[in-house]
This record gives sequence, structure tokens and C-alpha cells, in this order.
Amino acid sequence: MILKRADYDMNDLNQKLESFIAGLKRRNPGEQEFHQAVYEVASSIIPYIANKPIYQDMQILERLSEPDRVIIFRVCWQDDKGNIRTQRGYRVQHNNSIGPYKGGLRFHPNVTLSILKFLAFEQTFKNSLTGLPMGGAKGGSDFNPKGKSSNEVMRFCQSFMTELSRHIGPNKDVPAGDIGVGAREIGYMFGQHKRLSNEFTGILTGKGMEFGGSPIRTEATGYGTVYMMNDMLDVKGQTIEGKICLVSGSGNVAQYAIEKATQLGAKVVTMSDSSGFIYDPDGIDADKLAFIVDLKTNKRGRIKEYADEYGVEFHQGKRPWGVPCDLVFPCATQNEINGKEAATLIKNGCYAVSEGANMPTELDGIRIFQEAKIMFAPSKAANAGGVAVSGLEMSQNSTRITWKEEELQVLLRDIMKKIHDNCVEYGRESDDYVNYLKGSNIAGFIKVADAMLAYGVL
Ligand code: NDP
Ligand code: 2IT
Repeated sequence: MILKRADYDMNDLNQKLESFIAGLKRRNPGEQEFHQAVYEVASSIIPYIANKPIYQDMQILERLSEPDRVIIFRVCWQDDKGNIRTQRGYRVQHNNSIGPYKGGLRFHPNVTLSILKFLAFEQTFKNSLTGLPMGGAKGGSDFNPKGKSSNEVMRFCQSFMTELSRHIGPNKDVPAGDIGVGAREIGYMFGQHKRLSNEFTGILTGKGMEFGGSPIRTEATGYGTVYMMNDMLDVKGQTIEGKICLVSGSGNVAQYAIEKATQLGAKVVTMSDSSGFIYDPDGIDADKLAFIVDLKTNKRGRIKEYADEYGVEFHQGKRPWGVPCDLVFPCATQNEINGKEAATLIKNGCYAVSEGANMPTELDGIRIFQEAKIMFAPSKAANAGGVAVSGLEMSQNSTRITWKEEELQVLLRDIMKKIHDNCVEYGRESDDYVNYLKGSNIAGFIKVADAMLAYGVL
């Protein structure tokens, strides 16, 4: 569908949105997560460009909803028993208008093209919000690292990188970690790329400190998510201190969200993994967090072991959203808060959400949060700290100088504050409610859209 010139009528805008999404669904059948992510962005952008004909005439939103390219490849590897295993590998290079493609790699059995397209689309807006020169991409595989030996993971990573290496480069596309891809996997993939190319260049971020990594990249996503919460509360003259917080997930993002929230005086009472959640009413302090980091990063164990260790409740197969709280940090995966759960959270006292995971709240849930006028920082703003420090890792690699941790701490804090303030600038409604979703979509869109305008028809 071609979006036409200015029209302020809401019905007409809704019709444009529905017809735009109908076209998207026709072109991308069955890709539910991709439809969801584009719908969420288009619902902010279509009204925004209603009186900006240049964006409509140049078909910016339509072009932004089509990845630049999608690469799909076979990944064969041999397990410890000598069996040959076949997986699928992907890289979705969504948009490189404002910098090289940039975004994580996810290894998880539920990875599909739809999931990676939604993530790459979101990444484009998120990366723009950081203010750094990075385009948007995402990749990964349906490989399941759980239960695999380190040798199996190494063989898979080497095989995956053998193909991926043709498509990446420090000025072309710079992947990083995501679910199932942490320091170990990045090391194996970086090593394989170095071997194949006979070059030592910054083709991945999240690297070990010995080989071009950046201070605080590991902590950055979780810390940033808490900074965003802090800044939202600050607008209301509040702080995070003393607040009861729910966190989901127990991986990289969850761990450092808990660390920062706890350092700032909050009490985090839940954590989860795909088998269920733990509820620790006394709060997860630094010692308990160290147990979790060791359990998840080194032993690769299950969250239930925390409940066994500290004698707290474990709720098998459940998510933590029924626990009364002030603040919520979903840090596991997409679509982990539905409309019913959002309503329960509000009923039980929650008044602010900062999304560490990508798209953890379903569209219904977002609607319920916004109708209740609670503070809601969407993932593309709230978890941008990780990719921001990745961008700073790229800068350090280009200059071959590693910056001091204190400098990076200041830069991360500053970037998150700017993202927050941008959301307020573009998201404040007539009743003074700050719609962070709208603000982040518009602020992220403008820079990419204006670069696309400069390039003409590409
Ligand atoms: P990790 O692999 O370190 O941890 C993922 C956590 O989420 C684990 O606790 C995992 O449990 C849980 N999880 C994963 N899939 C599911 C599922 N289908 N249902 C329930 N729980 C699930 O990943 P990260 O912490 O890096 O990533 C978490 C989220 O944050 C993702 O949405 C990611 O895209 C996002 N993100 C990550 C960034 C980063 O820098 N790492 C940056 C920005 C966003 P289990 O072990 O049982 O699978
Ligand atoms: O979703 C994300 O922003 C990430 N997984 C991090 C991407 C990156 O390039 O650091």
C-alpha cells in the first residue's frame, strides 16, 4: 500500500495502519513476531509522518519494513558420538543507512526467520537511538547449546562462522551475543574468523578482554535497563531505592540488571529460566547473585538449584508476574508478558516496567500498561546499553586502544540518559503522560529515515 499525504483523521490513520500491516502480512506470511514488531513501530510512525509528506512520498516506512538482505545457510557439525548434525544458520542484514550492520547472534531451538527479522528490525531503531553509527542486523541458529559439551559448541561455532565469515567485516557487519551466545561462543567464533581470514579485526563485539573486548560490555545491557528505570522514576521525583522488583530470566541481562538494581538499593525478589521462577522475599543480594552467575555461566545449571540452595519457593513452569511488586524488568525472551499478566501486575501494584529482553511484552500487554498510564520503557530504548557499549568496542578496535572502565561507565550512563530524554521529547502526550514507546520509535526513526532520504531511491 502507498501511504499518501497529510491527513489528521484518526480513523483514517488507523485504516492506513491496518492496510499497511495487511500488506506486510501478505508479503511475509506466518511471520507472527515480525508482524508484531512492525505493527508496534508503524502505530507510532504512521501518525508521525501524517503531516510529513516527504517520508510518505519516498516510501520510507515501506522500505524500512523490508530487510536489505536475508542470508540463510546450512551448518553441519559432528557431535561427540560422531553423528553428523545439520542446523540452519541465518543473518538478517536489515538496514545499514547510518552505519555497518550491527546486532547479536542467537542460538536457541525456537529461532526462526520471523524471530530474527523482528529482532533485526527492532535493532535498526535501537541502534539509531544510541546516537552511534550502527545499522541494524540479527542472526543466529536453531542450534541448542543446552546439554552440549564445550567441544560440541566449539565445533558448531566454527562451522557456523565458516559460512558467516563471508558476510561480515568491521565496516560491513559486526555481530555480537544474544540468547545462547556469550563469551565462550564469541571466543570460538572470533578464533575461527581469525583463522579463515588470517586477520585480527573487530568483526565481533563482546570479545574477551585479552582479544579486543571492551570493559563493561558484559554488564552494559542489564545496567542500562536499570538506568532507564532510574531516569523514568526521576521524572516523577522518585528513586529505585527500597523498591520491590521482579526480574525474569537469569542470563546475562538479568544478572547485571539485578546487580545494578541491588547496588542502587532495590530489592529483587524473582528470577527465572525456561523451567520456572524462584521467589526470594528477602531479596537476591550480592552473594546470592554470585551463586547465580556461577550456576548459569560456569555450571550451566537450572534456576531451581537456587531454590534448593537458599530454601526459597520454586514455581515450576510459571512466570513471575503474579508476585506483588513496584517495578518490573523482563529480561528473558520475547512475548513473556501477555495482556492478562500485565493486568495482574498492575492490580498487584506495579507502576513501572523497563524491558531488558527484546519485545517481552505482547501488544495487548503494552496497551494495558499504557491505558493504566504506568511508566513503560520498551526494549529498543531500555536495553540499548548493550549495543551502545558494543559500538564503543568497535571504536576502540578501530583505534587499537582500550579505554578505561571509568570512562565507559560514564559514556554508558550518558547514552542511556540521552535515550531517556529523547523518548520524553518525542513521546510526551497532551495529558503529560510520557509514551516512551512512541518516543523511542519516532526518535529512532528520524535519523535512519533522514539518511535514507539523502541516498535517494535505493
Ligand atoms: P542468555 O542466554 O544469557 O539468557 C537468557 C535467559 O532467558 C535464560 O535465563 C533463559 O532460560 C531465558 N529464556 C530464553 N528463552 C526462553 C524461553 N523461550 N522461555 C523462558 N525463558 C527463556 O541471554 P541474554 O540474557 O543475553 O538475553 C536475554 C534477553 O535480552 C533476550 O531477549 C535478548 O535478545 C535480550 N538482549 C540481550 C542483550 C545482550 O547484550 N546480551 C542486549 C539487548 C537485549 P534457559 O536457560 O532455561 O533457556
Ligand atoms: O539485542 C541486542 O541489542 C543485542 N543482543 C546486542 C547486540 C550487539 O551488537 O551488541
